[in-house]
Amino acid sequence: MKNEQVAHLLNNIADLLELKNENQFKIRAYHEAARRIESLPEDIAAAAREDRLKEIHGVGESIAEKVQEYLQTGKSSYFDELAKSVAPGMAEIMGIPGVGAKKAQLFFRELGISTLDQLEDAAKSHRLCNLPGVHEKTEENVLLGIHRVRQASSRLLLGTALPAAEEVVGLLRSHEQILKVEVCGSIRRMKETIGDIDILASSNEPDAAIDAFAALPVVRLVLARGPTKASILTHSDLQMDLRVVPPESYGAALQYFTGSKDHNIQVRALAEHQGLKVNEYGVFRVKTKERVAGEDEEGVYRAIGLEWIPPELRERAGEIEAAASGRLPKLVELEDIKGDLHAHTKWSDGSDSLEDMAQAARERGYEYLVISDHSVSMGFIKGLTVERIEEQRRRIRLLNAKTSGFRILTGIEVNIRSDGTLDYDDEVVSRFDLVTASIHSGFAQSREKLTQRMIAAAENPHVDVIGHPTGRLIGKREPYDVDLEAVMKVAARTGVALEINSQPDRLDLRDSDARLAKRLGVTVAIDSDSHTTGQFAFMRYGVATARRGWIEKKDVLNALSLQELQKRPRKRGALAKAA
Ligand code: DGT
Ligand code: CA
Ligand code: CA
Ligand code: ZN
Repeated sequence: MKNEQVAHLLNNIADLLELKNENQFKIRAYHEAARRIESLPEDIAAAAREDRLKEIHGVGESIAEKVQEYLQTGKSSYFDELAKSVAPGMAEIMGIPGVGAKKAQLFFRELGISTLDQLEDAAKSHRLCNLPGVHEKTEENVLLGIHRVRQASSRLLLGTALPAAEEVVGLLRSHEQILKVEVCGSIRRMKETIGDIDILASSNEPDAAIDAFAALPVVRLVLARGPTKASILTHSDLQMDLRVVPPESYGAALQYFTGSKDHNIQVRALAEHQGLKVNEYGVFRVKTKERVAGEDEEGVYRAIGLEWIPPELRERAGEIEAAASGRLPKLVELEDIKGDLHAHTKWSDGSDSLEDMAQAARERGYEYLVISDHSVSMGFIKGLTVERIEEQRRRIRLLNAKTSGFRILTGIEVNIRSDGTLDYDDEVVSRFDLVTASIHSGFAQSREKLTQRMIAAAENPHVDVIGHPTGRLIGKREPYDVDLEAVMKVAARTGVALEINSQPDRLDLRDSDARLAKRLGVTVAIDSDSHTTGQFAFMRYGVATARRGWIEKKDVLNALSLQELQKRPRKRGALAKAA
């Protein structure tokens, strides 16, 4: 699907318009259309072919034209024109966290800076801080930002890599000469970021399989090509490697190329102790060279005395020991999720209506959806006043009265203020079905302060979940400096859940934090934090992160049925009500 590329184009156009100081409405319209198209549940190219682009919310005449042109020609003359009118590298510069369009313009006007390298030089030689409104601290942040941008561009988000890989796998699967095909490598392990995309196929005619791969419509360039493997570059600049093996080796190759490397090293060592040799062709007895496994992955693990290990666990973190003694966790699955506890609507900064969000959640097979718009201190994105909370609640009651088998629950994503209090009084927060408390400002506080702030929220009797507990944005913002373990110990005591936010650039709790949470007996909530109906699909990334953290169904708040969720003991809440 071209959706992501189209969204990327529209976001780039918006950035260039911003650099040129154009009308804010116009800029926002491009961002909005990009977001819509990115989360569109269907192929944008199909919508374009059937002349339905304008039916997509946020896509008007003029944006539809640009999308059409791009889909037909792979180019946008409007974008090219805009790009020509600003210096090259400017868009990259304004994309650095903490720079933005205004400062990028200032740097260009005063110092002629139009590339990342020039900006780096200027920051290092302290030429930026002579400019009005720029401090030494800003220079430091610029250097840090440049570093991050460069680092981020070298790894892809799982949320980008996985759909692209699945598209290719889907195309190959329908090919006659290809018997089996799967993604492997870090994507199969569902790591949050991906270096390159590895695909494995089995075939009795490797030539034909390689031909099919090289001829895919997604291919921009064939980088390398041999009798059993090939590398391509896609139109979205993703590198994909395909290896083709004979059917009798498929399981062994899948095991080998799934990794991780450290996991494989331990597997081979374990095999050696048993007089076996494991490689990408199979499992063999060292003495007789006899093949004992290789066709399927279960067989490979079984041959060395292990249960099959889910790919998400293959990081050499105790999984082999657990598999050897039959103590592997029964990991949570997407199907275990009964509802979503975190979603935004047009009432605050979401793009879709309450009705549409509820409908989409219902279509996913959920039993419930908690509507959790932003709270009052987020006024700039329509955070809810007490009056609007009441209004929204009436609306929800009406909708619920009309439906059966699905329930909208009232919730809020309330801000944890810098002193640890919430931005409504107790009476207001006590009346929601579910409260998620998050930090949205004051990230730069000291470790002690931030930790205390989160602990205060975890101790608040009205708080059910702490939202995106590390606040990181992958490649853009580091996690807050907070003692998560201390917060978790409190959460375990008070019964507050910590969120695994499924947005592909958040995914926090991170996998390693989730594992710690499990050890400390903390419940997790796996939420999509959807801002459009299409984003409910992000849930799979949150579930994958939970699985990488060894999380089981019983550890997950929203694996509870509606009835169980409503009846759950709220230790602190119960105490507060009794008092
Ligand atoms: P990435 O691409 O950086 O996100 O991470 P991976 O895990 O996909 O790594 P990649 O693409 O270099 O290799 C794919 C898999 O192939 C890796 O997970 C394990 C296997 N592999 C690659 N090189 C070696 C090696 O030298 N020894 C062993 N045992 N396995 C290897
Ligand atoms: Ca890889
Ligand atoms: Ca690779
Ligand atoms: Zn939030």
